[in-house]
Amino acid sequence: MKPIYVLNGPNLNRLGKREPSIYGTTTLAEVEQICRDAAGATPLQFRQTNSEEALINWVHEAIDEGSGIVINPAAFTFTSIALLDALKMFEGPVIEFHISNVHKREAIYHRSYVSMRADVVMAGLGAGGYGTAVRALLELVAQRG
Ligand code: DHK
Repeated sequence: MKPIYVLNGPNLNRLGKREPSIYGTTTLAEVEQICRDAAGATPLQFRQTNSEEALINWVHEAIDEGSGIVINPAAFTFTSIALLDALKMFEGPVIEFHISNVHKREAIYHRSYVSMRADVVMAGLGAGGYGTAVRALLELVAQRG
C-alpha cells in the first residue's frame, strides 16, 4: 500500500511549549508516535516545516507516491492559495486537521482555503486527535479501494 502522509505547517515544531492553554503540552515527537501507533502496519510519512515551499513540495510528492493526506497547515490554512492549488491535484482523500477549534478563535482563523479541497475537517480534538484523523484517513482510503 502506498504510504499515507501526515503533514504539519509552521510553528508546530514548538508544540509542547507553544501556547499550552491552546495547543496542550504534547510535543511534535509524541504526535508522530500517536500517528504511527494509529497507522499500525500502514507506511506513514510524517513531516513538519515552517516553509510554504517545502509543504507544497511534500504535497507534490504525495500526489505521486501517497494514498491519503492528513494535513495541519497551521497558519498557511488561512493564507495559501498555492497550497490549495497543490492539494487540488491530489486524488486521494484529504483530512484538514487543527489541534484547536479554530472557529472558536479570532476571525483570522475562520476562513480556510484548504477546506475548499479537504474531504474532512477536524478541529478541537487536541493533539490526541491526530490518532483519530489517521484512523479516519485509513477508512477513507479503504473505502476508495
Ligand atoms: C495551528 C496553528 O498554528 C494556527 O495557525 C491555527 C492550528 C490552528 C491548530 O489548531 O493546530 O490557527
